[in-house]
Amino acid sequence: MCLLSKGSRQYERRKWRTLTDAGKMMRPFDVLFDLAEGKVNLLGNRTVRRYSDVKHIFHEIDPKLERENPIIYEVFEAPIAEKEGDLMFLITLLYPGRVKNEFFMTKGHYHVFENTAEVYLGLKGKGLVLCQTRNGDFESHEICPNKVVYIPPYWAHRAVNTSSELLVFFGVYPAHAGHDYKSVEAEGFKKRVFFENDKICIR
Ligand code: M6P
Ligand code: ZN
Repeated sequence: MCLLSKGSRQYERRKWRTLTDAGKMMRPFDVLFDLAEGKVNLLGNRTVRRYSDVKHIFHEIDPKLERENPIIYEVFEAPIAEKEGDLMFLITLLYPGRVKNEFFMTKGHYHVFENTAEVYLGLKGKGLVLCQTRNGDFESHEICPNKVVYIPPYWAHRAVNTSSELLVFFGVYPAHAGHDYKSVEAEGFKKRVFFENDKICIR
């Protein structure tokens, strides 16, 4: 019998071990998040990307952000091993703001196993998902609450917060997919999203 109190660090550590132990069959689990309360911990890894981590993806350097080094986005993962058969799910918080006049965005990536898709579900705020293939096809799709964006296999993807509030979205993809950032760093995305003349401009 588990005598650890739910929510305690020990309990969470035990739960994490149970979910990821190699060779063991996973047990079903559930996890509750509460956006209103700002509780989005999905029990797995948390990745925080600050301006200094991602400044190279933006068109220009912003001296103010250089000084302040704010968080641009955070990703809360579920405790799922990166293996075929499983699904990773996560919640991304993409903060509002701009680097000069370019909206805050995620690094963007292809999947290492490129024939794997991903689904985003908007939970809060408003933004765009930029999608691109290696042969130069490009699309942008709005993400907002109640909207699902389907990213098929072979499409790189990047989220952009085009609003003045926090953008929150849920994502799920085959857990073994992997993140290929190098290709996006080398090629860039065909289009960027700016705030120009009081308008959102994709160019
Ligand atoms: C979404 C998913 C994650 C990704 C995150 C941040 O939540 O696509 O897999 O890690 O966005 O995007 P990136 O890794 O490109 O910085
Ligand atoms: Zn992905």
